[in-house]
Amino acid sequence: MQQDADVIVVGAGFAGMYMLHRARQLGFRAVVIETGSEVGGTWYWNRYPGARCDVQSMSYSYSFSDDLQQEWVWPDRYATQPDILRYAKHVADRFDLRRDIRFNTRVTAARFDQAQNVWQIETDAGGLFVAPFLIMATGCLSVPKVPDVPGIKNFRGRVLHTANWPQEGVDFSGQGVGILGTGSSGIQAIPHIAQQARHLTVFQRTPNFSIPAWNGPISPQTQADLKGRYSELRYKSRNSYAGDYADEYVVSILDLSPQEREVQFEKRWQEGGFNYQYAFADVMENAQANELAAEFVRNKIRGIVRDSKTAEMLCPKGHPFGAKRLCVDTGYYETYNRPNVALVDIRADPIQDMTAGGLRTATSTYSFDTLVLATGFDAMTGALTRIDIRGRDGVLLRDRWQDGAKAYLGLAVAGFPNMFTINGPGSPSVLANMVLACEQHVEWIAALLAHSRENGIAVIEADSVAQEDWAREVTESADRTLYTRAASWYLGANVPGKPRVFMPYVEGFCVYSRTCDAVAASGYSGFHLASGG
Ligand code: N01
Repeated sequence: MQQDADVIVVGAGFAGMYMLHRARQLGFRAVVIETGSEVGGTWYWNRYPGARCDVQSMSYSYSFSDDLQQEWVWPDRYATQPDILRYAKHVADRFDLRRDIRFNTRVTAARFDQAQNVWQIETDAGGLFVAPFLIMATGCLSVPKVPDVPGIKNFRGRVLHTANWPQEGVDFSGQGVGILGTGSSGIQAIPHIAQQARHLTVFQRTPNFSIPAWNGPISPQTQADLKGRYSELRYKSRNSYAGDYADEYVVSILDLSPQEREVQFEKRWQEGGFNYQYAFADVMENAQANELAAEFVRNKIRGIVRDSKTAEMLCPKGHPFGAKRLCVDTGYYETYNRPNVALVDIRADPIQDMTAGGLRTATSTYSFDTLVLATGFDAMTGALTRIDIRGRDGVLLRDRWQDGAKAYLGLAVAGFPNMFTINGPGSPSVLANMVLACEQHVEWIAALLAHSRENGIAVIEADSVAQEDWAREVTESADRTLYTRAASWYLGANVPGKPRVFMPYVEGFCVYSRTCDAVAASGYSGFHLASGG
């Protein structure tokens, strides 16, 4: 029987790269299949102006090799997309990964052969890859969502999506630009496009909360200090809610006096970034606490944006703070003080249709040369359901998930033996530092593969009852928070027809990884492990 590898990994982002390395370390033959022409995953595709990580560089990087983390120099507190891509390429070179990555190849179908206990994987390059194990490292945010804007075909200008940005870059000089979408991508791109374009019109459907990054270079002293404490910081990250070493859960908002609250909010605002959310124990649990944190941010917006009508349009009021993913920006709100930037509220005045030279709302017409779509992703499941993945008895994963995605620990799906999903639905994934989340999943899966080899196990499958129990735990945990009170992509609400199931596990990275460790220590409870005979 043809067998190309022990493990086929789909995707050469941070998850797939490390999976390849770890599998090799354990003596498995692994092959990675990647659509792009380079490693880097999300950082390969998302090249829009201003693209930058909003977890700090020293934290958003691999921890598995101390030599690697000691030798790499991050220039900025928050790394730019080109720097992260440079880092991913460096990792690929340093660990000699490329020889086992098939670039420019998209997986179109995967079928589990029950007679042989192998996966057969088809690609758009033709041919078949066969291996006992299939690991989907396809990313949580890798399928761009293109909205159905009425009459978009009429538009004669250029249409760009932030998540599929031209490799050669885009020069907006002298152009009129329209942008749809004010999530993390839009909020990062808008200040950069505004600096270059003749005019920028932001079509906003929902304002989002954004906290300043206060980005800047990392001084050599700070870098040396952090590197000297790396093992302690990584330990702290692994035992934290978000997989990061910033201080968390320092205080409950409602325990503070009004004066103390202002001091704490201001302190976190001045620190910048995600800790404005994670430093407060009750911000995602209690609506009153959440509203206090929200109003502080709204008042900051009112203080920054000079035109009071624009400022009010930018103040999010329809959803709890943090229930849609928090954004981290550099000069976002300040951008609305520029004379060449206009904000249009398309919830109040919806788009009617696009014209050859722009678009029409119920009350006005707008002209621009280029339309930028910063409209997000079919998150967490999109990359899995677009592939024809067939498990036992030919059942399609897409059909199995038609009422909502369920995966035991977010790692494996009942009925799909020997397939693992890195950062799959039901794992903390997007609520955590993704690089550490990738490492945790990779190490756990690799240990299970090694256990199987040592024990003559040919088939590993999640138990359907364990999967149901886990899915209930994921849903009930989310329901105890304010996360479910917004129409977010966490819930699949941004994709028409997608079932509304809260997909990430909200109890935290540390709770989750301890659960995974306990499952392994118990001999992989919740999994059926069977010999091949
Ligand atoms: O996408 P989003 P994103 N008409 O879904 C609007 C990660 N990320 O690419 O809210 C008009 O958040 C939509 O409006 P609404 C991060 O996890 C990380 O910005 O649906 N508007 C919203 O404003 C992030 O959360 C970094 O009403 C339409 C926007 O488009 C995730 O990726 C950087 C529309 C989409 O926002 C996704 O962020 C960037 C329509 N038909 C992204 N359809 C880092 O820094 C959608 N919208 C690590």
